[in-house]
This record gives sequence, structure tokens and C-alpha cells, in this order.
Amino acid sequence: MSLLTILEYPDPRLRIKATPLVPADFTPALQQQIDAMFETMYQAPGIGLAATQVDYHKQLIVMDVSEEKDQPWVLINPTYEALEPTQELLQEGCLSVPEYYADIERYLRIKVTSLDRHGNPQEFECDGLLAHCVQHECDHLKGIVFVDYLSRLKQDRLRKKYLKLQRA
Ligand code: GNR
Ligand code: NI
Repeated sequence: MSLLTILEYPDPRLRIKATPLVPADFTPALQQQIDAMFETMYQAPGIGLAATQVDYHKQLIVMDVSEEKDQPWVLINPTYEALEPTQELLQEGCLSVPEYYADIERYLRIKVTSLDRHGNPQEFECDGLLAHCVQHECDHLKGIVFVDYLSRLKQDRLRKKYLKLQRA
């Protein structure tokens, strides 16, 4: 087992923008990084983990939204587009903001384009929780945390609360 440390809000490293992976990045070391991210995500437990959260600033996401936790997904250099303008509210949590939940509005249906763990192109359409999760993880790669969508007042309270918890 090699568990990685998950950065916690308001750690400034969560604001670093991830860079795309290039063909030369597809090494055994990358496969080890992906496996370590899955172990970390399953152990947490979470349904997704972006590389940014483990202080690795490349465009890499691991996800598994299945009940049985037997459908690992790897998204590398992901992009998405909305399939319709409809947005929906869904309660989100984040491993980098432990034990805090908020309703966040995101596209209901999206088309995702990315590479898989071997660098092969993959494309899929999704909705509901999976679509929310992809948008949440893609935000992490851009340095965005879901609490950024909340009011300034709520963000100020959260920042203070988590700084205090981390000092303790
Ligand atoms: O485990 C997680 N659950 C979740 C629920 C709703 C929307 C998004 C998520 S992602 C989150 C794990 C995490 O922090 N990923 O970055
Ligand atoms: Ni998150």
C-alpha cells in the first residue's frame, strides 16, 4: 500500500493549475502514481480524486462511482462540454474539505474527452453523480475548490474553521 497525503483547504497548493501530460510522461512511474491515487481514493473513501489534491500538478483524475467499487476510471488531460444547458443542484463533498457538504449547481449531462491510463483517447457521455464528479475533479485541475461557489461569508467562515482545525 502506498497512501498519498491529501491536501486540505485552504492549502495554497490546491490553487496550482495542473499541466497536461505529454507522451513521454506515460512511464511505469506514472502507472504507480495512478495506482497510489486509487488506493488513496478508495481508502478515504471518495468517488474521485484529482492529482492536484495529492500535490501532483498534472492533468490526471481517478474516479469510481460504482456501488461495488469495481469500476476504476482514469481521466488524463480531460475536457468536457455540456450536452444541454440544463444544470442541476447536487450535494457535494470533497476530500480536501473534510466533513463539509453543500449543494452545487453543475451541468446535468456532459460529454467527456480524455486519454486513458495508457494514453489512448476515450470519450463518453454521462449524467447525474458521474457528471457532477467529473466537473468537480476538472475544477481541481484548474485550482478551483467547490467552496469557491459559495458566498464570500461562507468561504470566510470555512477558511477560518479549517485553519483552526489544522493548527490544533
Ligand atoms: O468523494 C467525493 N464525493 C463527491 C460527491 C459529489 C460530488 C463530487 C464528489 S468528489 C468527492 C471526492 C473529491 O474530493 N474529489 O475531488
Ligand atoms: Ni474534491
